[in-house]
Amino acid sequence: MQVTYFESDDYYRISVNNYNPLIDFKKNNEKKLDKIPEILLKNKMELKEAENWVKIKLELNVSSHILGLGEKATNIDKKRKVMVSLNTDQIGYARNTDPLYLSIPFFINVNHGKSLGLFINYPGYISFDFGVSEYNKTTILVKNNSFEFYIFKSDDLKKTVNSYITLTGKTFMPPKWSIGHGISRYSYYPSETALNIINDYKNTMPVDSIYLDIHYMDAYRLFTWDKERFGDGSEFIKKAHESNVKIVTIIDPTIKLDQNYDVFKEGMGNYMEKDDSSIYNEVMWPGDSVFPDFFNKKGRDYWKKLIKSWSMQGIDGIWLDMNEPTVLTESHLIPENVLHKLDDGTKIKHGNVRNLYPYMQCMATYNALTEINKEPFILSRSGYSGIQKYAAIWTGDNTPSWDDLKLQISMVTSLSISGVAVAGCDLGGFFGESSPELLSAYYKMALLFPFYRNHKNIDNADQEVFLMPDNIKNDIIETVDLRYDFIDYIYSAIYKAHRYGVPVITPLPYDYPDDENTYYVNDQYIMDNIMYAPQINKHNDFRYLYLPEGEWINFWDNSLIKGKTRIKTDEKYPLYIKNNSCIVYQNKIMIYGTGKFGFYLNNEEVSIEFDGKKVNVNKNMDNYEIEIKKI
Ligand code: NBV
Repeated sequence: MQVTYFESDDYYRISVNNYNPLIDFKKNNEKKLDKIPEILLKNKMELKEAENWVKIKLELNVSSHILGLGEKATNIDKKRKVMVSLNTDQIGYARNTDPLYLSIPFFINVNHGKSLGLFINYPGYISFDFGVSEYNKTTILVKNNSFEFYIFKSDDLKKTVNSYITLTGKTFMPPKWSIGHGISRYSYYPSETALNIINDYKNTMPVDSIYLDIHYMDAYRLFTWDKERFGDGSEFIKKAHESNVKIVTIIDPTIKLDQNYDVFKEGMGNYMEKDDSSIYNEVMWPGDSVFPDFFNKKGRDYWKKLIKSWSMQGIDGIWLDMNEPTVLTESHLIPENVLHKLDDGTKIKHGNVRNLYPYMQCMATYNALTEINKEPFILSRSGYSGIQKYAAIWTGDNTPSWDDLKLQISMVTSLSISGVAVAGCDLGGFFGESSPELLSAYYKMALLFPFYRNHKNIDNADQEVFLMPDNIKNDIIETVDLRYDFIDYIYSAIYKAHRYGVPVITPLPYDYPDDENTYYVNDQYIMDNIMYAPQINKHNDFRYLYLPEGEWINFWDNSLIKGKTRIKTDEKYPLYIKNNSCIVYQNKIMIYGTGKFGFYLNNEEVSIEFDGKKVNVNKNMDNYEIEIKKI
């Protein structure tokens, strides 16, 4: 086994058997080392090679916690779990289902507050075993003989996360409408019904976007409209826009194999092939389907052309589903030996690069949108490290339950510290029935999530908010109004993520890695200066929550609470602000305590200073009121 070590300012890169990564994240200031970096010896790293895999072992201390790893259906701490990186559609999931749609092979081992971050840059099968088969070892099995991995130098959790994000890319900046309230259903049609739903919603509460699921298409042929349901789409687009609602259409990666379908004919030569050079086809929604090969420029250009003309009708966003990629066979996976072609004609096995398929598809889609000067918005189900440069992510087909509410907090905050800044989940839970109370709890739980969309499976009860019993409807309206009260502040946090490579919402250890209590908190999250502990316990209108070291201000009555403390609250929306900070709420800048604060309004920097007497602001704040809180 040939192992080569490289060093950059904030990481070591270890290349095993001369790996040539398809997506090369490395920085250009690397230098080659002639000996093993100390950090690997210190963590007792071992590498072991067999015929078609390599194992990496590292010491795992009983006091360690494992954070990150993207979209995993488990608590924020992944210790004593075995989990796999392989993009997989599970047709509904609950706690512990693994693997899921998106693969991010990056984790952080935090031991007594000290971090060690590892990123395996390999887009095929990897398993991570955090102390299950060997109690005091992390064992990573990479199903290939060549790959590379990065170890970040800093032992500070925030710096480690920032190094990983800087390496793989900072988030794209979503348009503001895309973080408002979105409505969706598998599927709204025909157009009159969809427009009536928009109307009923608009008479009830704010809505910024509608998502059209697969039934808008003509027999599931991509880039077509079902004429009977939507005509040529233009009237629907016009009317939805007149109601100030943006339109996002679902697009699967599967092109119907049909000699009378132009999109299929135009794509010849750009599809994934088998080793005998015949086109690979498999069953998906349209029946027999073929798969664009995004791994070469010609394949991406073919797709880009389609996305451009589709979007130019006035479609505002693209929803990329089933892009793991998924086929309707038992395993839902494309066989490992189906091939992708690179620009130089080299063929590579799908199994070795599977997890990059959605990345390549999102990259092509994103570039298509920017090339026609659209403010890009892509919602993707699947992805790989770095996907945040191109797309927002939702956590797929969750199953509604009181446990799923907690699970989504762990999943979305873990995604967030794994680079995916714009993330959320199906409000109401996708696969299964949600009682009105549960639906309302989803809206509350996700109050400060970057992405906020109601969505439901085809054969589950309707959960349009305007249909709900009065008490629940009024509750959800109140919650959505509250989200809009915070929307400028959420958007400011997203802009910070876009500029500086920081997460938007975080699990508690991110700010308090030395506080062991925080690793057990799976039902609270932090968004910039706000701690939120949603009421998500069935039949209870109270809960316990944890406030770490420092001074906290109850948002509703401005009372001061000193951390570390565990408190009981019956607030409907338990929100606590860090003292000596500032937030944006409605059209107010609220200052708590004193200090120098920075945030963004419409992507422009605002800096404010308050010394206890005088406020200094760097710009004209005519549309905003500055409120100094008396605590
Ligand atoms: O396109 C239908 C659904 C979609 O509504 C959902 O959000 C995706 O995650 N899609 C999966 C296909 C299969 C659903 C059983």
